[in-house]
Amino acid sequence: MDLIIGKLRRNFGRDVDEATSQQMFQACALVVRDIISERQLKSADKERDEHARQVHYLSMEFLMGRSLRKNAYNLGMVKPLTQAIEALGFSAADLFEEEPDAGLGNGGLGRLAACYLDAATTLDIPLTGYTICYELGIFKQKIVDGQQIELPDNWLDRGGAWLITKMDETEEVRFGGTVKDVWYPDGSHGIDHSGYTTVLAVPRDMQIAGYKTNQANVLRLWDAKSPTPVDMSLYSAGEYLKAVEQQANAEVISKVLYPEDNHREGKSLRLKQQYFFVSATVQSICRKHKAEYGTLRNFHEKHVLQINDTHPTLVIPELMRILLDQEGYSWEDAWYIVSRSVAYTNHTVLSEALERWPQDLVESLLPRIWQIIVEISNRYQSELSAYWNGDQSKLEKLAIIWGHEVRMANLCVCACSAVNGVSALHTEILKTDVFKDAYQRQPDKFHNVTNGVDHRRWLSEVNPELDALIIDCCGSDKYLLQPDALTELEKFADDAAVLEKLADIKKHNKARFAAWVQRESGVLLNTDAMFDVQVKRLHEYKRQLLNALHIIYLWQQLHANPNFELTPRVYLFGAKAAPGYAVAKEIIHLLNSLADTVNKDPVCKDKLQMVFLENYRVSMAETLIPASELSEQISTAGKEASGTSNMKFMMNGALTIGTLDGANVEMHQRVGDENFFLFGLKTEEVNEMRRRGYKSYEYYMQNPALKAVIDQLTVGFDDGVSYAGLAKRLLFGNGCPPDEYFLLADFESYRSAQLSAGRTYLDPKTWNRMSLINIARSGIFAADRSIRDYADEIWHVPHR
Ligand code: B1N
Repeated sequence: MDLIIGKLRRNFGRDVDEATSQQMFQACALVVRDIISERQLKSADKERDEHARQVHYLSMEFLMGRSLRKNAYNLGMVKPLTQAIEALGFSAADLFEEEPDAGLGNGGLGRLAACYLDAATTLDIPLTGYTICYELGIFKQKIVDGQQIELPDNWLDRGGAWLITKMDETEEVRFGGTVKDVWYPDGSHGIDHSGYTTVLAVPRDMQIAGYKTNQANVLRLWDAKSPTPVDMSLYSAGEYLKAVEQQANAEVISKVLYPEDNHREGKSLRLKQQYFFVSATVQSICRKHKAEYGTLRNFHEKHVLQINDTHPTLVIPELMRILLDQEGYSWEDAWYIVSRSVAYTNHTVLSEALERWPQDLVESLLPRIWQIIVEISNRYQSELSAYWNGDQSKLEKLAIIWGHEVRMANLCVCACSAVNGVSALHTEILKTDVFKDAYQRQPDKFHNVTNGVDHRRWLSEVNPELDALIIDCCGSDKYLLQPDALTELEKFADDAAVLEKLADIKKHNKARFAAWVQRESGVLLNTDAMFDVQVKRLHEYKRQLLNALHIIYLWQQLHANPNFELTPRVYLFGAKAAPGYAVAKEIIHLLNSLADTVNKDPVCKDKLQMVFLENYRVSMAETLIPASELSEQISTAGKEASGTSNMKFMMNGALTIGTLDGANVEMHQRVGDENFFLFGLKTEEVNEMRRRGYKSYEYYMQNPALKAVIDQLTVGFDDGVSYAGLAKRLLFGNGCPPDEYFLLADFESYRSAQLSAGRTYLDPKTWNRMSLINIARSGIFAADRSIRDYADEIWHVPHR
């Protein structure tokens, strides 16, 4: 408490009675930050003394969310912190709500990186995260007249309390210019790079605490700064704009997170962002390594660089550059080191997300890096040509440079010692399809590491009552460090008292979430109805539209027949659309039009409610997921690499209605048909239908109920807006195959799974038993398990 008071006085010149809750939040954050900092210094000293092998996790995104309660949790000080806050006259719950989400990510990929920081630290693995210190995180979503509006997310003014700026560890990153070969009198060769622009990379470190360990790690966020202050000569000449231009050009690099999920962004600023953070990271690692060992010859023994999707691929040529140009190593020696230091995780098979950069852009922005990529590419081609006896079709598919483009995934597969997918099914697709030929040549390179989530955050912290029940049933809190211990819960699958307790907890969480929604938006949720939830980025492959079609069907049936069998439901949606993704935005509009219509309709009263939750984000998920009963994981089979919210719902006792896609396959395998509402085509069946020429129109013509639903899109709803465009897309396509994601083909199967979920819900004993079994078998989806897999199979580092 004295520490908090001290921070208030010294940082804000305020006594407690004058402090705003924002200042109070920041004071608490600073106190907690100090504690982690002390530990982090000790961890770093220890690692230096022991010359420990280090993991470096490079990712364009870390979707951290809030940190105050989480850090307090890991430090075992939620209780004392809460008491101190309350004793100072503030509400702890309100104060935690003061913290802005650090929204430095789009969705699953960024949130996964955040969960892995926690797990690696908890498992005593020296791991550092690297990303960009975006001034603006993922945009804030407003819904105005049913449509998405984007607002800037300025998180740093308060969220910046977690960051420690390390000016003395600033790195210089060079863009543009020209490179020339130079030969020295002794016959050696060097590179002269001139005419480049320098951008400074200033580290802003976030300290990461582990759970029940003294280990602390760092997430390093690179901030872009101009090396030249405002040019005063231009300024005096009245050229105000020119004077600030150079500075602005440098600093724009870390201005904003690109809000595209599962989609490549071909803008030159995005490439600048990638090289900026990658170059700063590699330089910083090399600098420390040399200080410790005096040479980079043993670099690969001491470091592994994990590339989170292809976005940080430029680490490969950047590390080559340093070894070749600065250390003077031969190509072979440099390649030996680099190829043993890098590992790549693929997160998507969607072709529109696979990164390809135009040669011209790479060449002009990064002339030396381009030369190195060309050399890597040429050598790879010769190797492949020898292996495949010059088979052109193989060479084309595996090429790093092709059609004046650099293919980042192929560069990763070529250079990395390990390549992994993020679920069993996804890895299988990588092996048999996306990287088929590379797999055939080097099968041992390929691994699967099924994703996992931080179960301490996503179960214990956000669902304290469930945490208490588990501890009570299992006799200890063992599951917190050994998530597999959750299986002990299964002994209570037929214990009526435990099942009732489970139901009570869900009821409380529903009430808590409903109260939050009412406070935030004034909407009143029917807490007696089943909470059926689909929250994730809006993308056609995730099929929010399939869910909407089914709701339209229910609504039409209620009109046709007031006695239509329907278990009361609240359908909850949350989704951000990429600002340039028109179809996704149209689907959001549809969801809102439909919700308005349904909610006003007297025939739906107490039976059918539908709410679009504005600005879905990590902190919302934290209260929503514990309150959820049915988890919608309904992507077209073969498209969702893994999914991670599916795991969070499962841990919180929601049942899944889902396809055999991504990690759903493994969830279904664990709990069996009887504890999962499975539906839909399998990956192979989808591929087969596509090969044969899928005709969605036939489903429309042969199923009158489905036809009525699609026709309703064209007619529209109460607001008079027609969604004929979406209907046409489903039936005829529009520059794309009709119904590219097989909604019509899966509609009947989805409908019957929905019916089955509704009927099961009416039998609470069965439902609660299923729920308990899902929780008990969810341990395998803890990030601790994933990180152990990485540590054992890919990183080769010890762990607890
Ligand atoms: O990564 C998650 C998976 O659970 C999801 O299934 C997968 O869709 C997601 C480009 C991505 N894959 N690719 C991206 C994000 C941003 C971007 O600019 C691609 N996100 C995923 C974790 O493995």
